[in-house]
Amino acid sequence: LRATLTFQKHFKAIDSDIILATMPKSGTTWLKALAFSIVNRNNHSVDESPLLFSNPHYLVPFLEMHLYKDGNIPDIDAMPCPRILATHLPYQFLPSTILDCSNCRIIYLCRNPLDVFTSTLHFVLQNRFASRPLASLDVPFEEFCQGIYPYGPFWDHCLGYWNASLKNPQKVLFLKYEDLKKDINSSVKKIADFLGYPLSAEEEEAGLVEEIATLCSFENLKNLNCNKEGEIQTVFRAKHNSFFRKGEVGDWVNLVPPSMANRLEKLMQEKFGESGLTLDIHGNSV
Ligand code: PAP
Repeated sequence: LRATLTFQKHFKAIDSDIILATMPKSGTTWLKALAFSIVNRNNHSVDESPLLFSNPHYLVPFLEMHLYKDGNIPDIDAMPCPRILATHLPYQFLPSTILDCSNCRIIYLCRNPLDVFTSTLHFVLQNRFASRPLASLDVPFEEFCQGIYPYGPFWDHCLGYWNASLKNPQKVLFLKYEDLKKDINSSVKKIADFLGYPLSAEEEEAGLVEEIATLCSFENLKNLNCNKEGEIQTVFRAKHNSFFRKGEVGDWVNLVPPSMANRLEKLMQEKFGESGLTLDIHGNSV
């Protein structure tokens, strides 16, 4: 909370800023790698990318969880532009400087809530945030359905950015993890266009879209030494490899029973209502 309040009070957005927003475990690490590679492609060739030597969380730091942690006020003006920064905060909690800065862009990545829930439980266990293995899913699932989850209720988080993207599509791009999995090449181009770094016909012909997609792919990042070893210290300590577990769509089936999945599906239908937002849970959009 202290870090968030400091971030809200002291951060000053500038037009070239790029803000990557996600609910935890929605594909943040992937989005960081993609945005970093797209924007910096003229500074480093793909085979010399800093991603080959650094976990993406160092290249695109979290605002409230990293830069402003413990109430620290970082010298953020010293960062090279464009600054690519990440947050898990809900849209409603972003400092007004981000919302009022006319050219600063926000990309939001959303993911099927059952995969978010599943990924979170594995992350907690892998980093031993819980003192003992879970006896049952009942309590964490109930809490998730009640909106008791880091950064607030899942549906409020998505809807905040969804509505903002409808209102101001030049400023907020709303993406889904499952769409990136389905067609990463189109997603790379979409992100590049939105950020004002479109790929030229020559770059496309030279295969740069595919090269960026491959560099940022789960298989590639997971197998790099910089992601196999080490830990990152933000407001908590997490193993680098805990950000690369399976990287699949629908892995929740191995953890969550159908009765719970049906309940969450109905809850999402209710919460999303007439918003126009749909998420693929059972291979169907809800
Ligand atoms: P964070 O919000 O705590 O930073 P985040 O990166 O969103 O974490 O969550 C990790 C999830 O993204 C993991 O999902 P899983 O538990 O279902 O496997 C991780 O595997 C997945 N992930 C990380 N990198 C990639 C990638 N390059 N492509 C696809 N999925 C990825």
